Amino acid sequence: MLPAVTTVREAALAFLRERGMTTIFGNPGSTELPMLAGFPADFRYILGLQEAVVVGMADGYAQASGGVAHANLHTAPGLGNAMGAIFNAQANKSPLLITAGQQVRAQMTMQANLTNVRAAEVPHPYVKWSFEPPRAQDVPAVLARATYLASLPPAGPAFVSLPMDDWGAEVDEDAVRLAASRNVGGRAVADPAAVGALAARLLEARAPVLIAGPGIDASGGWDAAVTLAERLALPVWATPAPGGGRLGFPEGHAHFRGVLPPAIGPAGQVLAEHDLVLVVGSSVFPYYPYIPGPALGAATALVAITNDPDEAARAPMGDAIVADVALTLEALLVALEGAVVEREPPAPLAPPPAAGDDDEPGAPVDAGDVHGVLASLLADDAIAVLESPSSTMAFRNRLRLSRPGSYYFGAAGGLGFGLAAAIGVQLAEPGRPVVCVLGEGSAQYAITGFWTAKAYNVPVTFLVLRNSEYAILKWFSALEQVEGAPGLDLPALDVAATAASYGVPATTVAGRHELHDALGAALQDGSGPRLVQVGVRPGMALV
Ligand SMILES: Cc1ncc(C[n+]2csc(CCOP(=O)(O)OP(=O)(O)O)c2C)c(N)n1
Repeated sequence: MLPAVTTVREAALAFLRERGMTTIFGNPGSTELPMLAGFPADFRYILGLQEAVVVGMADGYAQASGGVAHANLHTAPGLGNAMGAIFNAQANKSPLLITAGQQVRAQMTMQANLTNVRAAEVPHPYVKWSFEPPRAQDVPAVLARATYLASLPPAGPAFVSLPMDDWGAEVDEDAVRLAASRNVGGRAVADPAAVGALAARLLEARAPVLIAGPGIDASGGWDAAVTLAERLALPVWATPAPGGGRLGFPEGHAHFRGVLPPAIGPAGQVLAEHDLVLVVGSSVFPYYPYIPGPALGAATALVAITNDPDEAARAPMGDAIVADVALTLEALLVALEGAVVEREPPAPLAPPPAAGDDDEPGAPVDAGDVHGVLASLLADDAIAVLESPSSTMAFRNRLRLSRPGSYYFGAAGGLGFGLAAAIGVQLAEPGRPVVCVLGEGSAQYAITGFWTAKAYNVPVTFLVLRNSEYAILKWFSALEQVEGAPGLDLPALDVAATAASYGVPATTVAGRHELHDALGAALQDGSGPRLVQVGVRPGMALV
């Protein structure tokens, strides 16, 4: 009997359906149209107007949903446009299936127009795997392999180049069914001996400290991290802000000490008073800028728990356990059962300053006070996506977000993540309010995302801080002793006007009172995207 056959298109759709991947973020071109032919009614296509936005949205969607998100790009130029966003997704450990159309096979050798030359090489080294199927009938298996690889730890983007004439080819239905229905999991349990040894070190230590990273939230280890900190009376620092794409610990918790400084010397000074540093779900460490100094004192030991072998191998110091973060924390708690700990819990941080009154009515607001106003209005279950470079620290200090899955930040520092990711996060979490906090410069890198937010009625509240400059770059100029650098001012950049041109209701306010009222109304609305732009004072805002 001949095997039952189906088409590559049907097989690919069946695979995506089976994995629950029925949302496709994309920007189509002629090379993608054959894939989209007869687009099924149970799928949804979210159109992004530029590929960096497409991948940024998929990144937010993947992180907030915990599953693999699919971004479909337009051959070589589309993939090129998306590279910065793919770089971000890799740092965010975001599981992405990224596909791009390709010339028909018959015209690739002659390199006809739109051929993605050496397509599989292009996204290296920012993807875990990339491939162009050697035969049309291999497409479903290649999509399956890329999807499984993207989701295996450490999660990340995988890329597949798809010749546009492959979709109608016939494939063996049974083989496709077998490939599509597999469960491929990679949550590895740590060596019990290593966990036992770590438990003993934590009990023996005089002054241990926990550094909490984004891997805690991503692995579902939030409650275990809190229990561990309370059980061992550990003070807790968040991993340095540049690499803190998600929170690993409630920042309003009595044990929370703050965000670890992001440079070698200053971070080393914080760690110096401890004899054991436990780093969980973070690289050691996402340093930036370069301020040398002792990274770890002679009397201090460090142990990192990460699901990423590369993160473990490249760390400049300390031991590492490579395993699933949440499972390892839970195993550690079991190993600590019955142990008596006689340490004083750390003293709580002072509460964040409240946003006071306007100095003069309508005057530019201190960026920290903008976040103070936001903190006073934000619902408990709200999610914040942050890309306001000069006020990142003030945001963290004023908001002290304390729920899992409540904070997303581009861990690679590539601007354009925030605006796009917020749309993806909101699509993945329709029941929670999402606020996206942007500098007016940062908003430009994904500006067309406003169109998508409006077109699909995605109810993100955008809060834009307008200081008419690249404030953080002026701060870096001083740090790097650079004088006279051009291009650091942004006069007359009006994000509210641009957002309005894409159909997003947008308002510009002056002063804290107007901000409070307009932001409160936008957050209450929930019927579609809203934008509030506020004038802020120039310069860095650390508190
Ligand atoms: C893709 C990309 N290009 C350039 C930069 C460099 N950069 C870092 S912060 C910044 C300024 C952002 O301006 P704005 O959003 O207004 O924030 P502010 O510093 O004023 O808070 C720039 C251009 C970057 N991080 N990513």
